[in-house]
Amino acid sequence: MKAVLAFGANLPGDLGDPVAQIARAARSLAESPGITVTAASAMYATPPWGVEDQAEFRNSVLVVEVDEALFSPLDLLHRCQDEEKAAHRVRHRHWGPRTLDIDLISLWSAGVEIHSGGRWGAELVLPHPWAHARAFVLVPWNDADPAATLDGQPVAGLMASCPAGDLAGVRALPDVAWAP
Ligand code: PH2
Ligand code: MG
Ligand code: MG
Repeated sequence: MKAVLAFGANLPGDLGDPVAQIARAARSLAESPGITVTAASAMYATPPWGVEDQAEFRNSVLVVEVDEALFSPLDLLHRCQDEEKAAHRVRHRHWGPRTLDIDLISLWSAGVEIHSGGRWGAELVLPHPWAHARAFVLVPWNDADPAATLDGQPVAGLMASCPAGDLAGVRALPDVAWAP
């Protein structure tokens, strides 16, 4: 199974600053038996989207190959949520500040994109319902995998359709090493 994981953080915590928290979680996932990193974006600085009165984010994307004998889609979600808990993520406010967020954006099994079709309820909706409109996901994803598609549409095209103001705010931080 191929999985696209989007990382975000905009609060420091006891594991470090936002980049350190993302890097630590990415490393921990990459060290899990059954998870292999196949592509990584740069780290990005991104303006807060949706709820704007909060600090700038750091965002990045990993593409991973996941052994389906070890992880179902829900298992992978829970594995990512374990990393959020390790970073002491506290849910105060919808779309609000967080020490670590890991979203499952898109999963592919045997070369076919998985559409959840309600089978996991609201817990896991695939593809991610907001990814197509979020420059902070699309720009790093396109960086990691320029040939990617989301629900049949090229990510590069979705990215180009984002508001110019959103795109202008998303800046690569090429000197920041974070990927495992
Ligand atoms: N996550 C959100 C809401 N807004 N904005 C940016 N720039 N980056 C995020 O990761 C982010 C956000 C909800 O998950
Ligand atoms: Mg999110
Ligand atoms: Mg999330």
